[in-house]
Amino acid sequence: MNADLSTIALNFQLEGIIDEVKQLGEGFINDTFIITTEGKSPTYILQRKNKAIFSPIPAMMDNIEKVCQHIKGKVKAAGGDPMREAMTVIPAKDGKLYWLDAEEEYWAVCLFIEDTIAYDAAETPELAYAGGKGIGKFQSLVADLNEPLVNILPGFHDIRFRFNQWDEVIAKDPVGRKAEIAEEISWVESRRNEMLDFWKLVEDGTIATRVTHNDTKINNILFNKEGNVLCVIDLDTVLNSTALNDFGDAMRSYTNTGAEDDENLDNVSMDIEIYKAFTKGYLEEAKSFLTAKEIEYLAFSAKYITYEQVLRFLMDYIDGDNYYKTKSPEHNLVRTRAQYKLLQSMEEQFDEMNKIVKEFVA
Ligand code: GN1
Ligand code: MG
Repeated sequence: MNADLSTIALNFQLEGIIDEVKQLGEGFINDTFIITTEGKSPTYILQRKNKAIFSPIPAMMDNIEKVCQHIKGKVKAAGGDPMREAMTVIPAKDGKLYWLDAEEEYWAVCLFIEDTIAYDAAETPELAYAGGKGIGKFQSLVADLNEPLVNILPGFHDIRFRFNQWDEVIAKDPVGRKAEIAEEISWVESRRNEMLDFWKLVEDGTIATRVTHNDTKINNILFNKEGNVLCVIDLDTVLNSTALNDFGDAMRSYTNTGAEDDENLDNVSMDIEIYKAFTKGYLEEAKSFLTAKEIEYLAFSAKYITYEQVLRFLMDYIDGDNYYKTKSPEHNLVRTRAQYKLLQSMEEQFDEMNKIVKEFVA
């Protein structure tokens, strides 16, 4: 057992005796561990939260707790199980929602929900449909959460903000990588106006801002053994943002026939059947609260978020890989190319994507 990690875990209000603390997965942002306990005591998730990205962490934890409590209330009222259908933040022994170690690193714990399945890819339309219902349901559960959340990620899906960062990084070219990637830079530049035109509708309020998840990859959803959505997890990025961001980010990850960092671009394309199934599930839950403008831009949001990801990966590459964890010097460039291939595939299928949305709101 990693002695340091269990010492950290001991600062939280855990039940039972810690058996083991082990690394879990390979998040790009946080470090995640699983705490197993002896006997029938619960299992927990321990995370070192990335304070360089989420700032300030205490406000992030307050956002998460607000959303969790709100969902728990709704689940209870509907006769569901609030311990399984919502995340549970486990406070530290001093009552705070986080624990700060001697190196000023922030740690947080939540309950591990047993007997669930998480998928790394939406392999079937059935799964994509369930995921769509999950995200739509999540948004509807928090649609009446009226207290504003603290914006701990200023400009997260705001393309104007991203262009400001982009322009700065391009001007600096801190590690001299710009010259070799003129083509990739042109992919971003050639769509700048298209993306800004859309973003203006958000800035002037034509497209509403809501409580949203902002990281709707399929592995942020826990399914039960029957294949139904139980709970949406990884609430670090809950923000007041547009519902379209959640839809778009889900489509960026669900519909990709390849990997986010696929080196073989022939593997990468948008699977329209997966898009269709997710859209059906999502709109079944969400069409009652979405406005006509949101629905009009739903298909576009898939392109928007995929484009944003192209920009963010490429920007991080130019910047010398300061944001995303990378496994090789070219990793962010590989990710950029793979996401761009996906974007092109969406552009090719855009008419069909719009038709599908129309079909499910008719
Ligand atoms: C990051 O760490 P993870 O996988 O939850 C990122 C997302 C990106 C994603 C790309 C706060 O999410 O925005 O889309 O990587 N989260 C943050 O895979 O930047
Ligand atoms: Mg995340």
